[in-house]
Amino acid sequence: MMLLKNRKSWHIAENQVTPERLYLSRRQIMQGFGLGLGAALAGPLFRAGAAYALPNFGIAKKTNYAGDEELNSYKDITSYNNFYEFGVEKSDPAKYAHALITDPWPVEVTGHAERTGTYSLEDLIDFNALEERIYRLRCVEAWSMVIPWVGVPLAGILKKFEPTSKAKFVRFETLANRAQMPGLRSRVLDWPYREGLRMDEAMHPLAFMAVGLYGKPLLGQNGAPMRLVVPWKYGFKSIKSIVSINFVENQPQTSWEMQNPSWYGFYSNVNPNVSRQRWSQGRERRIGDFFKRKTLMFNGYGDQVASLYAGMDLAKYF
Ligand SMILES: Nc1nc2c(c(=O)[nH]1)N[C@H]1C(S)=C(S)[C@@H](COP(=O)(O)O)O[C@H]1N2
Ligand SMILES: [Mo]
Repeated sequence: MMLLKNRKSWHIAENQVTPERLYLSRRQIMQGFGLGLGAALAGPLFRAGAAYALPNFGIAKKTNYAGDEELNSYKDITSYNNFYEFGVEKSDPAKYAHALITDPWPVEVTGHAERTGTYSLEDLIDFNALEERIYRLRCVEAWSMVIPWVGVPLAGILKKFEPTSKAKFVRFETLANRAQMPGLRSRVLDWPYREGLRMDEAMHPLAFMAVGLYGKPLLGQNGAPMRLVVPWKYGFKSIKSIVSINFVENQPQTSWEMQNPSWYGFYSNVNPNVSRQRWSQGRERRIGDFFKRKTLMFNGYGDQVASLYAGMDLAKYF
């Protein structure tokens, strides 16, 4: 019995269940179906960040996890980025990530799980159950933003594969395609970009897999078509454009840890009291603000996540 839905059967089911909210396939959405652009843009491949208005996703539920803090603008969020595969300047991802081809998007699932293999984005993400979550994103470079993500809880995706008791960690990798990603020519990091979470962190209800923001599909620069958002950790844990999910027994190495193990720990929980990095971590500048503000432990999500680290010395496990 197939647990994971294939694209075709799912379309039929959706049309039967909610005829009034006609489901558009992701490819149709990307190609501007319904905007009269379908014919002009029809092609075998979708390139992220094409210069036309992206239609809005249907969103089932909205939750604000940033209190009364103001949202950053769509422009800020899509033009001031870290995505080193496209270059190390903040403006590079917006300049070059339109070359990223995101459909089809096969994802390899490997390791300690009952179900492994190659899956499509539509196998992983239930596009009829998208949520909006407003989260703070705190970069280790001491700036932050407030972003209205669209996506699904990471736990729901991982559970589909039935990880076994041997799966203690989950490891993720980003696409590494030299033709599409000019930044790969630089050796600033060991490619592919890789990240990991302890299984209980990955299963925590705040851990999120985003496919959009501000109601629209992600642009390449933000990690299209699917990227992690782990709001209580530094931004670099929120790996973009994921092509591999691997259930492993031992704590995996991450790209930033390999680059500088004394600066970038595996846990990388936002912690104003630990500043091993180049930047002091006590304060941060919200993009758009002039004055800095205090950085909060766990980026303000301590009430929800602190219990994951009970008994751990967070200066040692940074
Ligand atoms: N593959 C990949 N993922 C990545 C990065 C990267 O360079 N490559 N940068 C990280 C860093 S340092 C941050 S702060 C966030 C930035 O996400 P945003 O550009 O969508 O705000 O993405 C993270 N994910
Ligand atoms: Mo970052």
